[in-house]
Amino acid sequence: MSGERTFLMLKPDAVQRGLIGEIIKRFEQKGFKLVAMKMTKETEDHLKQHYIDLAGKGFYAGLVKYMSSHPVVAMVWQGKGVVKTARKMMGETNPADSNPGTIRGDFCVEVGRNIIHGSDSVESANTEIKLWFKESEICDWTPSSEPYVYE
Ligand code: D4T
Repeated sequence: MSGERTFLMLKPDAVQRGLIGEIIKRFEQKGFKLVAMKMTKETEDHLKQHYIDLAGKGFYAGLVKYMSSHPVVAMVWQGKGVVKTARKMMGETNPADSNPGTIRGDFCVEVGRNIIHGSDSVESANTEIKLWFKESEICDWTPSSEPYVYE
């Protein structure tokens, strides 16, 4: 099976609204493999680093403050094409543009409360996974369902 991995984060709004299980369920049911997960409240510096590419945007400071003021659920998921497929499952950055059936299309309304983050490329996934997890926190395991997900 593929070793491709992505970094997904359930944002404070997902945690506060009791959507953790509902969102994780979708990735499990799809057939992707959870290899790391933790609930954590990180520092402003950590979130500044995570969102470094957005440093020039007007919403950057508020975003960093919000994301570092509450717990989030950080995860690593693995599977064939997981980076691109997870982004499809999430929907568009603006929930108003997200189709019903996607996570943002089903569960949220505003861009600043769009409940989930997912890496946008394999390269950024690798960078984000390194930022959020130590190698020892990532679990290499083989689900017994694997031959029924991959031929
Ligand atoms: P993330 O990174 O959270 O998965 O979002 P996207 O990859 O879909 O979109 P992004 O990097 O452009 O935005 C990051 C993050 O900032 C919030 N945001 C975004 C905001 O508060 N106001 C805005 O106008 C935009 C564009 C939401 C997601």
